[in-house]
Amino acid sequence: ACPPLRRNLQLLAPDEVGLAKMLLNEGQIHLFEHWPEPGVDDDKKRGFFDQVRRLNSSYPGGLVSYIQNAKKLLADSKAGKNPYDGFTPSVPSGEVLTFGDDNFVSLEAAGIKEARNAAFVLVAGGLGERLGYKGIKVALPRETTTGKCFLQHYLESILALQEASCKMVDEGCQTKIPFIIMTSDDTNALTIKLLESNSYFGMEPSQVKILKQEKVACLADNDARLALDPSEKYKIQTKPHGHGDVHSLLYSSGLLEQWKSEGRKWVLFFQDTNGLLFNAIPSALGVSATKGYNVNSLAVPRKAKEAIGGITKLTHVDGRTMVINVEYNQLDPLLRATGHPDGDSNCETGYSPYPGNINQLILELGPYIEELKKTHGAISEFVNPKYTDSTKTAFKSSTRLECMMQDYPKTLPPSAKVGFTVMDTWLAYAPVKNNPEDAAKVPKGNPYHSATSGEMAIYRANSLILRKAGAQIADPIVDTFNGQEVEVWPRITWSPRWGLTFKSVKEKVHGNSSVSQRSALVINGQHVFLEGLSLDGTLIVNAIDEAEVKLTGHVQNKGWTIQHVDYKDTSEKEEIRIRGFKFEKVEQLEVNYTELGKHSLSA
Ligand code: UGB
Repeated sequence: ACPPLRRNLQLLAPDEVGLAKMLLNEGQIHLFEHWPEPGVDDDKKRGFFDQVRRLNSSYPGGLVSYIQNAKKLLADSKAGKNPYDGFTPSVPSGEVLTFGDDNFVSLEAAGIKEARNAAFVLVAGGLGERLGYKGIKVALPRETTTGKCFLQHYLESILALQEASCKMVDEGCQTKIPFIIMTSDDTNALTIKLLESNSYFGMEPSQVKILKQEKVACLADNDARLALDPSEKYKIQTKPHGHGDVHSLLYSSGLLEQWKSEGRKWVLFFQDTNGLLFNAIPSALGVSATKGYNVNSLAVPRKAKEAIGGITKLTHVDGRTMVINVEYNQLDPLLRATGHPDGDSNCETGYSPYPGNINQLILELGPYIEELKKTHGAISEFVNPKYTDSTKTAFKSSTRLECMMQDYPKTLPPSAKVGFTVMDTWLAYAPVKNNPEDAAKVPKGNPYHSATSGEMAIYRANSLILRKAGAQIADPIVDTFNGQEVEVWPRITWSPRWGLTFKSVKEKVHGNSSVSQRSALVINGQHVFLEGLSLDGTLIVNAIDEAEVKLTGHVQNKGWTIQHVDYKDTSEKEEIRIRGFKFEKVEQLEVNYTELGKHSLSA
């Protein structure tokens, strides 16, 4: 059927002949029409089939399924079919937690107990196009007082959970919590390098597994003809398929069965740059365990039009209901189409009535495995072609199928227990997604989701947690960096092992301690107690585990001042430019406790 291909058949291995036939059957003859006689570009032709083999094996059901799914979704898109046809949205009810109250404290305890039975999965295959940062996002500093990157914070938090959980149930417990990172070709090498060059930030290398997602083939037209790479005619153009790939990768890795045999119960998924997330993990896991949720999504109050999905109850005309994320670009049209003429708008509380999905999912392992046995991890997909005109016959550029990890519940039976947990934004959510220019254009009152706001949110959360624990923390000042007005609280940070739960903070903070607004306080060490410390300046405390340190008295020095940095100032490092400030370290007190026993800093 394709003479140029027939003439090259002798170059192909038997399985490649099969792949070629499959492509021809699926209407992909254009992929070969330009092929010259054997002897010309033979290596490139073989390379083409290497790529086809990869694309075929990395998609559930292979390329046939991919092309057929694409034809159907493209036809639906052309016909203007609404994926939510027949569904009416309404506001769902879930668990709403209040930081620091008795319920919160007991849920945290329940969560810590369960943590040793968990596995953590970080989806970090995205390039962060909206942020426009050149490196991988998990290598960015979470805050620049200590300069620790997101990945370090995540590993240290998981290790802290592991230790606390083991201690709670049994001193001899040796459990190692598995940590999986999903990477992509865009992020894989740099992620491995970051881990290796930092000795896995203290985690045992065998605890960490990397699963790399493959990109999927691009589609050139409504007939789902695969697009050739514009600069390389023996290569199919590819683009990311989305974070939904994590389910099929986990399924095919065999890890889920292994975890089950080890007695694990929970799989926690999270995203690349939320520096506050681990403040929410213990209590949210506690909710899953006490409520028996098969699926628990973490949510925060959402401002209308904010670029986070809305958790919505959908009721179908046939009576089916589900509680699911409706992505931010679809919530407004869905509401308008179902009798809400104002679309995605705030209610009297000043927030959208639909809680914001922060894409932190806690799945119960047993039911998760059962579901994946049926679906092999395939997740409901969508396509978003940009058409050249209203006839919808041609695309401005090639498109591809996409999928999202939070769509996992869409295939679950109605009997599945799907819930969600809402927490305060200040405590649980501060992603770094937007570049300074876009962040400065965010409507007033909506969150910036920038490197500036992401760092300031850490200081605010830690200050508020210490306040709740009884310390006197000065009010913030308001300042503007990279065109974004933010609250600047004292720069307080601590290692995860110091303040894993509210209870653990409260036990170490006594009422008469105080921190002034211009101060910075860094606590590295498990048994450091604030007992009447009055800080006005910068104090860094490093203590080994076996040291018990009491901080008392008045510490005063010139401290670290905040300098404004313009994001266009290329003499500064990109990590600094995108946040719009840096610290000038004028004066500080740094104390190191490296010996066992009780110590006291009485300044
Ligand atoms: N990611 C991958 O690992 N692979 C991919 O192919 C793509 C992404 P974005 P998005 O919580 O703030 C999500 O781009 O997709 C990783 C939710 O869909 O940062 O626009 C990537 O590395 C949305 O409902 O976010 O929006 C990153 O870690 C809302 O909850 C993660 O996937 C929003 O996040 C998310 O990728 C939010």
